[in-house]
Amino acid sequence: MDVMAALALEAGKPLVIDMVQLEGPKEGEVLVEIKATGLCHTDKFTLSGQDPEGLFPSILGHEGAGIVREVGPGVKGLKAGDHVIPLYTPECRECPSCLSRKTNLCTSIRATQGRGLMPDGTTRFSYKGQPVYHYMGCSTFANYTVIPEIALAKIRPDAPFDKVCYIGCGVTTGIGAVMFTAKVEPMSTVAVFGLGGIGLNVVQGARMVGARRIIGIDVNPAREAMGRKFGLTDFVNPRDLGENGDLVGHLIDMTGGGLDYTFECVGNVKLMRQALESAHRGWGVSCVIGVAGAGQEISTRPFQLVTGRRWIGSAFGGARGRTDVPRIVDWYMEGRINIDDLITQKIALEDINKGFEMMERGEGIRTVVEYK
Ligand code: 022
Ligand code: ZN
Repeated sequence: MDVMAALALEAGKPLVIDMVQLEGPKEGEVLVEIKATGLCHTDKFTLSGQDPEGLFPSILGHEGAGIVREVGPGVKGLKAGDHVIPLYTPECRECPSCLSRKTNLCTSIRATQGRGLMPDGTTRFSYKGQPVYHYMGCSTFANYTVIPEIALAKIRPDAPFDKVCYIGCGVTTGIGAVMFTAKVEPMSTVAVFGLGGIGLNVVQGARMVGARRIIGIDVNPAREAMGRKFGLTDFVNPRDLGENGDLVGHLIDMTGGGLDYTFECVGNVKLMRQALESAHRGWGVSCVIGVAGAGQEISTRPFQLVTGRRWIGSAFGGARGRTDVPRIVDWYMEGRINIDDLITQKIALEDINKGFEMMERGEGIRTVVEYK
């Protein structure tokens, strides 16, 4: 079938909006009509060519929501008409990782997904007769896409696509890191480094679990007001601390010894070190969420760790997608989480390059493309 897509033909070039060909779902696969998709920094990172695993030509996008239109052979748990959110971290419930209960990083289709292919080693998309790669198993920058059943969370049908698409990445990554990965307790102190589309969700996750103090750190002063709306109790702009400002010392002074939990939501290795070192001696936990560039390394003195700080990391918020994403959609529908105020722009697919330009300029939090 003909579908409308934003194609990443070459690294560093704008996306090309055009009709592409999509084959129907094969064994274990599902055809999904995508109704809305968010633009995430990771899409921009891959498009820039800096992602060493980035493949071209491809259809990017990993933060979507839509409706099942057709199921392939062997699909048991989904039917036409079901509302779904694609999962770049699938949940097969059978692989050693899923069975371990110790991680959300399902390995069942990881090798083919990382190579831009469906589990059978081929692609469903083509353009001018040439294969086009899938992206993170999702490719939500197309109004129809094919996704393995194990990479789809079935959600309630009354949830609005233009809001809950954000649960496909940013919301779950932020709130999940607090609840599932770090397991922040009530009355904890928390610092969030970077108040963007993920950091603000860490802030609201920390508020939900009853954190007593939530300190936001960002070089953009406009993020303070937004942060306070989501639960920040304090804001620190490192640029206000002067040329050789000591951010770690400042945070330790503010909290009388450091934080119970810190979260790095930028992908900057210097910030990761500061986040670790501002965690409290003896028990502080620092969670890396941001994705750093290829080849980057983190460092600290071992003293920081032998004195009881723990350095941990989280992907997709530690969430098991098919189990946890429908619950998070319920939380949104029950009014327990705020997504609406984080969606600062809504655009048509034709304007997707303008959306990435706004992201580049740091304008707004989340841009959502709504398909007509
Ligand atoms: C997406 N991310 C951040 C914002 N938007 C994000 C963060 C982390 C990962 C992926 C996306 C991630 C962490 C660890 C892994 N990934 C590897 C997991 C594994 O090896 O099992 C990751 C994932 C998917 C893909 C690449 C990297 C992919 O499909 N190409 C989960
Ligand atoms: Zn993302």
